[in-house]
Amino acid sequence: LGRFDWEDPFRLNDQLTEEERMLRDAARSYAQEKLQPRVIAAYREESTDPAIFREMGEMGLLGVTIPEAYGGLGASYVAYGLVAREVERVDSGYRSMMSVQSSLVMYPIYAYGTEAQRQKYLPRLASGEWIGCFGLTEPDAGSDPAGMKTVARKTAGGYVLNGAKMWISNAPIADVFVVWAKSEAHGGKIKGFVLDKGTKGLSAPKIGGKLSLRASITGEIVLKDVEVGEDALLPNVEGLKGPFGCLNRARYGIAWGVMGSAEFCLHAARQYGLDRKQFGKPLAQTQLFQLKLANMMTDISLGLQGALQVGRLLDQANAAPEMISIIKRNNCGKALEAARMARDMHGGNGIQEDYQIMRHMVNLETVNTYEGTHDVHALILGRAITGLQAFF
Ligand code: TGC
Ligand code: FAD
Repeated sequence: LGRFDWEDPFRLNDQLTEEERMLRDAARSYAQEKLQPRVIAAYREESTDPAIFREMGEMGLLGVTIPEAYGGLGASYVAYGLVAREVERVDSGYRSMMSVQSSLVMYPIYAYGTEAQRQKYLPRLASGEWIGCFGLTEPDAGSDPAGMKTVARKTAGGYVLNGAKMWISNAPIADVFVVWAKSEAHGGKIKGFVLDKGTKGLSAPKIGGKLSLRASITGEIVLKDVEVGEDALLPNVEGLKGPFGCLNRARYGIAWGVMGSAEFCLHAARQYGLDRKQFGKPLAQTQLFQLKLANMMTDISLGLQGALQVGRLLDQANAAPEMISIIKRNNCGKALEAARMARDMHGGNGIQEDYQIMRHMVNLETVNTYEGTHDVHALILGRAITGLQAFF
């Protein structure tokens, strides 16, 4: 019979390559030594430190799967997932900053861009010198991005863009904007454009007052007669499969990331239960407390195992989007449940910032909503099961 380790029930560690373990450990050291000490104040003050991008770049945490020739690490999707898990163990907002840059900005430039676009943008995004953002959602088009109103009109030398994007991570501090618009020259099909900060008519006001994901800045993107050259167009994809190709990767990373957040909550709740006595014994010695810990550990171990399998399939270019919907939906929902449970198990202390549980809990409300809500992923899966689409 084998040994059992509650911190690694299915021995995930043994299923990783040496390279993946090394990158995980490097990401863990960076996250614990550099991100953890600043997150409580950053969250309270709703402030995002742009230096984090350069630090992550130095550590090789931006564009983990992008080839080395463009400044990436050329590592596996499993390695990327492990990085997301370590960063989100500290805060979902920091993971958001990393995953937008990697999956939603570097990936489309790499996969859909010209060689000139790759050379211009990828090395500086990989180093964190430039910060990127991804504009798909609009005020009237969230779950239904096909309903977007942003348009690109053809001119002699390029395009003019008009429209507005909403809820865009990193936008107010971004140097590079990947924006999706309906292009009149392409029969109204959705095309991607890469815009540079400072282009006339492009602005990105901050959305303040968020009660979730406060360490990650969010903004609008306003496009008023923004003129760009032909070189701003991402030529190699059209239609919704452009942004969805990026979202597949980001959603996959989220499925790992939220397990890091849930693990933080499990570890904290266990320690709190061992330390705190009520009715003459540790809380951890009560049946209800142990039931909650057992549920959390079970959900995390199954969630990680699912993410690992999808990661291995992604590395073989053999993962289906529905697999990603399963793990994004399940892992976000379970992480949110675990965080709510851990908040309860901490009693009054559970609402205090120093215990960090409530921050994870309210962050996960966003993570459960963005990149396809919990229910939208259920509908994607329902369509796969029945062959009937129920969106409209
Ligand atoms: P549908 O008819 O299903 O598909 C339209 C076209 O897209 C293709 N496609 C995909 N391609 C690749 N991967 C996928 N996952 C794909 N899903 C669909 C599909 O094959 C088709 O191609 P073609 O060539 O036949 O035209 O489109 P629909 O309009 O019915 O879609 C419905 C639905 C609900 C599935 C979809 O719109 C959806 O997923 N909505 C959720 C929107 C969403 O996830 N938004 C995310 C915004 S970005 C964000 O939140 C970043 S937060 C990041 C952070 O801070 O960390
Ligand atoms: P809606 O689509 O209006 O949904 C509201 C509710 O209705 C949800 O419960 C949903 O599940 C439900 N619903 C919708 N359609 C159906 C249906 N057919 N049947 C049943 N129920 C339905 N977007 C970007 O493009 N880039 C970013 O970087 C980005 N970052 C974000 C950062 C933050 C902090 C947040 C909060 C959001 C971010 N988003 C980003 C936007 C995010 O992807 C959207 O909020 C999300 O897709 C949901 O869209 P919505 O907010 O318009 O909600």
